[in-house]
Amino acid sequence: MKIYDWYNGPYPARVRIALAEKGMLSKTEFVPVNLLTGEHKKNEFLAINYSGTLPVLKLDDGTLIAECTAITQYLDALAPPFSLTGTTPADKGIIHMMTKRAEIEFLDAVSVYFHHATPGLGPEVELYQNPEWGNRMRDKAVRGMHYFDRVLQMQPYVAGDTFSMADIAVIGGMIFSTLVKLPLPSECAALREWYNRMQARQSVQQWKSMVDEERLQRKA
Ligand code: GTS
Repeated sequence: MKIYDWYNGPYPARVRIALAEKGMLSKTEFVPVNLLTGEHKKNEFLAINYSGTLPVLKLDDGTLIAECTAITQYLDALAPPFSLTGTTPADKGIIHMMTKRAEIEFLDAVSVYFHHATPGLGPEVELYQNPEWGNRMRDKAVRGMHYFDRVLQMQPYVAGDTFSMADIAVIGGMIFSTLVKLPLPSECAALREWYNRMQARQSVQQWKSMVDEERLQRKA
């Protein structure tokens, strides 16, 4: 199985962390698609993913699965126990809801801020920018941080008592916020404590080592 991605991307991080959680990192081939040169918007890649986004999973039979949530659901279904997407109908529903909420209220909002109100991927790639919209999305992302802080004041993980795909989506939001220097508000103590715990998790450590290693290789 192959993953088309870019080594330090926050969305690719979600799938790499999911792979690490499932013990599948070493069984996966990573195919780099250079975001900085806009390779993901060229026809060759658009034939792989109509949306022109990373990551994309390619199975050995050629089947293509895009979207972090869909890829994570596939990976989790491959190997029980279903540790990332829930086992009971209620757990599955809540995890899906909180993952979607992490995207809408936080991660996707940071992404729109990055692409519209900062230089983003540079003038060759960012062909249309709307800074006002980008700044609105930055404010939405900050409200999202406050929301997840309140959630984490009440429970140890984003979707309840156990780690799940929803935590990985919020981790993606934190990674992207760090990249774009959008600080976590000082009053969000529960979100900060949770993120410290997440960063100590083996899968997140594995992701970080991969990124550091790849960054060094690219500099060499
Ligand atoms: N909904 C998609 C998913 O969940 O997979 C979003 C994927 C996404 O936006 N990926 C980013 C991308 O392709 C990768 S990264 O920003 O995290 O590195 N961005 C490029 C672009 O031009 O939007």
